[in-house]
Amino acid sequence: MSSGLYSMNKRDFDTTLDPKRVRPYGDTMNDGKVQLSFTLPMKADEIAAEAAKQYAMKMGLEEPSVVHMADLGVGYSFFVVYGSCTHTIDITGIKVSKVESSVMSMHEVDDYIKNNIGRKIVVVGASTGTDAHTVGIDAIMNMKGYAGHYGLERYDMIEAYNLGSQVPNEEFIKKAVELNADALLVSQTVTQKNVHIQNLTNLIELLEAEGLRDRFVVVCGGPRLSHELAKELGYDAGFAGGSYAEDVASFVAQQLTATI
Ligand code: B12
Repeated sequence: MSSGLYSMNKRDFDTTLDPKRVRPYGDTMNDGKVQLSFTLPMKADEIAAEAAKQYAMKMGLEEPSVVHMADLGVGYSFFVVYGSCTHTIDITGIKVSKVESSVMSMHEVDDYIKNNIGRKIVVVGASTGTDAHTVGIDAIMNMKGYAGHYGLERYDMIEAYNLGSQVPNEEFIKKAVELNADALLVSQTVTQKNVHIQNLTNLIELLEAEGLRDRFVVVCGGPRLSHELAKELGYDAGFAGGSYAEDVASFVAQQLTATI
């Protein structure tokens, strides 16, 4: 049996938490403690450490301390700085756009597809454009899955094709048509200079130009993507870091059912 203290909601006894002025929590409520890391284009010495400290103060950290400094090679230094952030956030009015589908387990998805679509669905995925990161799309598609969540290849009612990385958009579309895909899954990890936006936009433009946009459910995912951004770019849904195969499988199955 849990003790009285642990069964109590923290908010019941912490009267200092103000949802309109939330600050990070480190040791005591509202202490604002944060830890951040960054690189400076300076050699790692006392001057660089002081620069890191002063820079942290400019970012709103009180009493920052450099808890780690490392030489990153000629002319670069890496820092971990700890301090109390003075800024607050009002969480009462925050709204987020999220994928509107109910997440089912792998077996539930298989049953759902059997009962509502009545055939296997074909899903084609890739890390597209110049993006060489494969771990994200593998996590979603590979049989063995990720963090205890089986990938789409494991689903009885999904025929999953993982085309790998650095797949040009034109080739991706060609393959999707060839395989008579129901859904396209795009993974984008690198966001430098907004390359993901250009590449994701290009895919939608190509699909539209070929009159194929409505033929597929088109979904993207990656650590810096959001559902909101995905919708803006013309995708049916976007999945951020921490998503699993069942999130996207549930969405695709429900989306396909809605359009039958
Ligand atoms: C491993 C790695 C590499 C490996 C990749 C090997 C491989 N086979 O994948 C190598 C060494 C090749 C590499 C190269 C580069 N990398 Co790199 N890399 C990483 C690293 C360390 C891990 C990425 C990873 O595997 N994450 C684990 C997976 C499971 O997480 P995930 O991708 O987020 O996937 C999850 C979700 O996002 C989502 N998801 C992902 N895709 C999809 C798709 C769909 C459809 C859905 C539904 C969900 C979904 O589901 C997954 C599971 O939850 C990260 C740093 C980090 N710690 O994150 C840097 C990082 C991504 N790399 C980075 C960079 C800059 C590069 C290079 C440009 C470096 C360089 N200057 O050469 C090159 C780019 C090469 C290229 N052309 O793409 C930066 C990206 C910064 C940015 N904002 O763009 C990072 C963040 C490192 C950093 N801090 O600077 N990299």
